[in-house]
Amino acid sequence: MTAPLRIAVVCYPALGGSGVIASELALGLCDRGHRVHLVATALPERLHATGVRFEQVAVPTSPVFDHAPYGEAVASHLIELARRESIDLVHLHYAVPHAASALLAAQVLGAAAPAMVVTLHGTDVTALGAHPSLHAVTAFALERCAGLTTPSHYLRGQAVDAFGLAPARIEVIPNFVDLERFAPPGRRDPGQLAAQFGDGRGDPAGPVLFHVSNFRPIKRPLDLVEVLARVRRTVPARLILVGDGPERAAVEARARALGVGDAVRALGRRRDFAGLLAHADGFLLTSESESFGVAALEALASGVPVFGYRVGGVPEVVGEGCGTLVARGDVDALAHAVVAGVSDARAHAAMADVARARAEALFSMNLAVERYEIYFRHVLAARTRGSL
Ligand code: GMT
Repeated sequence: MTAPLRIAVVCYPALGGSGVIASELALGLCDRGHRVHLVATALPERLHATGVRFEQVAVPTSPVFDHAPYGEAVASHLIELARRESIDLVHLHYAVPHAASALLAAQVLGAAAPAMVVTLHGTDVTALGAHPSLHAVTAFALERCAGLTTPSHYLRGQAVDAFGLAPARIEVIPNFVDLERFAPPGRRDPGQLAAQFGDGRGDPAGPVLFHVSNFRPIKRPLDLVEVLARVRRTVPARLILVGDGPERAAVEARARALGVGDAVRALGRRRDFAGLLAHADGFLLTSESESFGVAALEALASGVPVFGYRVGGVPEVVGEGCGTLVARGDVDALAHAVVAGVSDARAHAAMADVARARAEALFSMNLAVERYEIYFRHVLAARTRGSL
């Protein structure tokens, strides 16, 4: 039997998909018998009362600074943790500034340093990591860490281009979904969603579309209501929005201006949205760019077809037959795809089945945790042989 590993997982606890993936992975590794520490500024809610040990990073503030020294605080915490717990491997999520923190900690620890593995997620490569202010340090640190992963082939290509890394240095391990939490309901009950609009329990007025995001500009959230307004010329669809962020108010204002304000319900941040999502007729994903799209995967696992833009790694997630992807920004084509997708009950049911089957076959948590485990052991073995 192979010995359990002592692993430290570093993540931003509240940064959308990467925080979810890091937390779930920490839990999955812990369930497989590894000793797992989660290093973050706050404990993600999902990890309360689990076997994962929380290591809170304290970031000092001072009137002297405009910005708190987060990267150095992570490095210092890793140094202290590695000395206290003999950590074998540190798995850092999101390269900025975690790759630099890892490098710094490894320098201080010297030969006793754990193996540093960084998972790149998205804008840490395409925006921040590639930014002239951060590029030199990020590229240097990534080049030196023992292992690198991306959730999609698309992001691997972006990382190769941005940092001059050899493709073989980067392992693609797709993100994953909790197939029990996100599952089709025994019986779809559209009334559950209609109730969100204050309707009675009678027949729902029409199909309900769903969207979950942090409403940042990269999600192009205004396109959501542009699409809805076009869909409603044919089908009396409505839209539920989950999440919050800088563009949410603008989305609601645009919906009113388009005359579809009453057909949009913004629920804000909701941890318990899985039970609602499962009753939706379609998930809208209008992102400008997306290395993967965890929210789209959660929809597929729930048996909800995805209608969105063909960008980044999204086609690696939303495969043939589980929705429709159109060119970025083509709101007319997207509206057309939604109308076609929700109007034919048999075709819709087939898409829902394909979506769930794809999530089960390719994106289960078990499969991903196993792949990470194999990769970690490979990295550690290669390091022992001195080849990394
Ligand atoms: O990079 C970001 O903008 C944030 C990041 C996150 O923490 O959610 O999103 C990225 O990582 C997710 C998890 O791997 C992916 O599902 C998202 O597609 C990716 N976002 C972008 O590429 C814009």
